[in-house]
Amino acid sequence: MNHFSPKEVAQRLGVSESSVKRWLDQGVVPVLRTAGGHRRVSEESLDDLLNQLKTTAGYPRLSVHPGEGEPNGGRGPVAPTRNDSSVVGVPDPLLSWDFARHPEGPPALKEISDGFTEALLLGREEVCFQMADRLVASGFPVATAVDLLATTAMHCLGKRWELGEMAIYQERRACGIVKDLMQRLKQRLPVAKSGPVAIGGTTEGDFYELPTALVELALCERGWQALSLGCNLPVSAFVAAVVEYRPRVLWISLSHIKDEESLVADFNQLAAVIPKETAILIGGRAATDALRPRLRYTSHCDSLRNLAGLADTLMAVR
Ligand code: B12
Repeated sequence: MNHFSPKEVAQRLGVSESSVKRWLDQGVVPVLRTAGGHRRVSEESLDDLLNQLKTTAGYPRLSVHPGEGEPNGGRGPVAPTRNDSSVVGVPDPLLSWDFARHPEGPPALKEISDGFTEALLLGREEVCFQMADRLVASGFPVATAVDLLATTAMHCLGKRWELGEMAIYQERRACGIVKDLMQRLKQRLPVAKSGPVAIGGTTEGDFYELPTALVELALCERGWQALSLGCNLPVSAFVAAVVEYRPRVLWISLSHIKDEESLVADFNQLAAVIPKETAILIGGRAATDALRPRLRYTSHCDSLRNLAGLADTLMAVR
């Protein structure tokens, strides 16, 4: 039977090695040790972990409250038994949660998400960072933690802005805090020196920085060398960047369309000139069902989870 190192497990699951090591230390699946004391996971346990992630929408059987759910009350890992719903000794609110039907997540997560939104509105950067750290510490992939907290929060703030319940400076400040949070979390990710290259950004007249930065973070977490070139870029800038980076993927985040006719013309001109080795990936609130058929692109992802799946597949077929 094959045995895998945390690094190999991380590559196969598309998560960070530090998350795998944390899950193993929390006794999510049995850990074997080499003579040198290095952690090893059996093929069977790897399959178990994969199934866990599939059934809990990418979240291992862990509690979201730090300290709560420490294996055996902190007395070291508990040997999990199959179909044991309390892998870490306490019922896990995430285990049976249906994220597809209730994307806001279980009350425990909602509590953190609401707290994050309130802190973001009030400009309480440190509180926002702590909340994101709590989710990452409990095993959420970094990009997923930011998506669950920051994307949800920014959508809430948008509604408040629309209702006149939020001042513009609060929105700007919130954008700044989320940008800093993503930079901070990105610095914790292993640097993918040999990963495939991806570049991206937004088109002319689109000043939305967070979506394209979140795509960069999600791809980096999957082992890609990903770089967001930023906002408000004319098509000629994307063409020049493709010549320089020769990326495997070029992503275009569409949040605001200044003029649909010129966007369609420019976009399809771009698709016509970039090499076929470069896949064009689109996403964003403005990549609507009506607009997409008018654009020549390779793939559209409507969520970071789909993006992660595509990124792993493209990485695997290199
Ligand atoms: C912050 C913000 C701004 C800021 C952005 C500043 C900055 N530094 O980024 C600025 C000031 C630019 C702005 C301006 C405007 N805004 Co504004 N803005 C927002 C707000 C509050 C948050 C946007 C955001 O960053 N969300 C967080 C990101 C991470 O989430 P997301 O965009 O949903 O992206 C997710 C997915 O779409 C996907 N995704 C996105 N791109 C891609 C790409 C790929 C490749 C993939 C795989 C996935 C993917 O993944 C992301 C994570 O899940 C939204 C509210 C909202 N509902 O989003 C309003 C909102 C989008 N804005 C709105 C409006 C009206 C405007 C203005 C037109 C206002 C005006 N009259 O001037 C201008 C247009 C400016 C322009 N030309 O771009 C409206 C749009 C209404 C509509 N029906 O379209 C909203 C919904 C507010 C509201 N409730 O009314 N805005």
